[in-house]
Amino acid sequence: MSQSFYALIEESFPADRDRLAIEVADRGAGRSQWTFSELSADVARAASLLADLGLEKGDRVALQAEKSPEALILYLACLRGGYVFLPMNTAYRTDEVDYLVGNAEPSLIVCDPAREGEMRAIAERHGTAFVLTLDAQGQGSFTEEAAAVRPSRPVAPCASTDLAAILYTSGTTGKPKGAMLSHGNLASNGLALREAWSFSAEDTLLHALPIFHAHGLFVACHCALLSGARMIWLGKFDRAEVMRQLPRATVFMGVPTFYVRLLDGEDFNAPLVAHMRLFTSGSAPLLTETFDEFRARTGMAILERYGMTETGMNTSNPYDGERRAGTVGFPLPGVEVRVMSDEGQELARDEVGGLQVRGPNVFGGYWRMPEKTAEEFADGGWFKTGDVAKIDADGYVHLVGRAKDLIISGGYNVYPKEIETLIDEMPEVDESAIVGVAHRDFGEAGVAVVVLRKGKLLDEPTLIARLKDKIANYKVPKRAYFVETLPRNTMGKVQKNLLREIYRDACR
Ligand code: MLC
Ligand code: AMP
Repeated sequence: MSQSFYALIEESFPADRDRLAIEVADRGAGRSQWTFSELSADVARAASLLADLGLEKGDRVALQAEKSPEALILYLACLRGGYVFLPMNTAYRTDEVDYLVGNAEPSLIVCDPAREGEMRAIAERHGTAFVLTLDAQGQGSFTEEAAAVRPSRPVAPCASTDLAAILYTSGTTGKPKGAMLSHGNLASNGLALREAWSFSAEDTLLHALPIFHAHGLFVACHCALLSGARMIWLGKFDRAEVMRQLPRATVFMGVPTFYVRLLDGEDFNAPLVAHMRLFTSGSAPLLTETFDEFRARTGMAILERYGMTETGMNTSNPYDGERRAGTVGFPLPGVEVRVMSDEGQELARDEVGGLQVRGPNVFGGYWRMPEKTAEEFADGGWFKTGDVAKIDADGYVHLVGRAKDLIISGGYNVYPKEIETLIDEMPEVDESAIVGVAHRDFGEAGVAVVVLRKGKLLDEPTLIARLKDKIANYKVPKRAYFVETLPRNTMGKVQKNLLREIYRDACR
């Protein structure tokens, strides 16, 4: 029997398919509403377009475009046709896209019309046969060509292990790695969340997250699609627009920065959200002070959950039951977690160690990187998350740190190694270190500490401008400091803890 995740999604649509599936709240022009039956028809057409282009099962389809329902339709068309979806952050610059395309070798790239020339050059370099366009209003050659197709193909049969998506996550040591997610991974996690968070067709999800990462694409969309709920879409998080739309919603999902920004104004208050059923937070630690202030202001407790690109969601605070600040709750149904010592022994309650997870949600490995995959798994199929945690006496999981050198800024991951490499390549620079410090808006942000070569000059604006040219803007350090030497331990390793301490107030 086929285990296509798309078939499961369509089976979950409401009996009355004339109900609204998606409404775009902030679209200047173009179409702004889709019923479930229209969504289904558009997905079928888009899947037929991909098949007509000659794409075969397992072929990759890359997307770098602004958020739009048409972009979601492309994702769903990939699921429907058995193609593998590869979303790219819209902030990625040429070099970043070039690497991903070179690694994943997609057959088709769908991109913003403004970047078509650049994409065609990248496509040519890596043997990608087709480039189509899609803009923020949903216009472009992808939409035009799909509209002209007569959908004729059934949902492609898929095994649960068949690949559905590749999401790239950067490595602590090197280049981004493509996490291979199967139809079974996505289905199991979507169903677990629908259950855990009591989603139903009566819900309206206010969707303000980007859709090129697991949170906005999988967590948010799958919960809604698998329960026949309605989604109100915003192209991006905009406080005023979220405030306008909240009265029409029942559920809201965000990274902690969304909540910090919502709370930054007295108009976010109990009457505004009295009708809301659920607020969830994830992708980065929710500060206890944010949780507390939200509760004081609204009488509601934000539900914090924990996940990763490689695993989808692992744990969640309870829907019914006590949501504890500073914890990420309990393992989701079907997911196992354990805390391990450096020596590979499972630790007891309240002991701090490396967090490992196992379950149908855990990815199959990194695309074309069997060695990296092997490094990240322990015997028995346990995935090493790189997060440092403890499980308390009541079973709540607490994330207390990270073994990986990673900064999470406004919910986006920034790998210091990638930025240090770019800074070190500058002719004036001897060496550098990037550390994460507290940031009032983004939770955490990168600061560069740089040692210049003898007799060379470089200033902060120049360094930052050069980085902005090369990498996505959210990765660029917010400040740069120039020093004589970097502090090192006896093993010669840079003492980032010390630097974090020295620059702790740099972004407050
Ligand atoms: C924007 N900027 C950031 C930033 N976002 N800097 C650091 N960290 C960020 N996250 C900077 C830009 O570089 C720019 O700087 C300036 O802020 C304004 O840019 P903007 O694009 O106008 O910002 P804004 O729209 O306000 O975006 C902020 C944000 C956005 C919080 C709305 O970052 C966001 O939507 N984050 C959500 C991330 C997310 O969905 N993560 C899920 C990952 S999945 P300058 O200097 O160029 O002007 C995952 C798994 C899981 O982690 O568990 O969920
Ligand atoms: P990503 O690779 O973008 O999927 O990021 C995954 C990482 O985000 C995890 O390994 C955690 O370090 C972090 N993360 C996700 N959710 C939370 C949370 N609720 N609290 C703290 N960290 C989180």
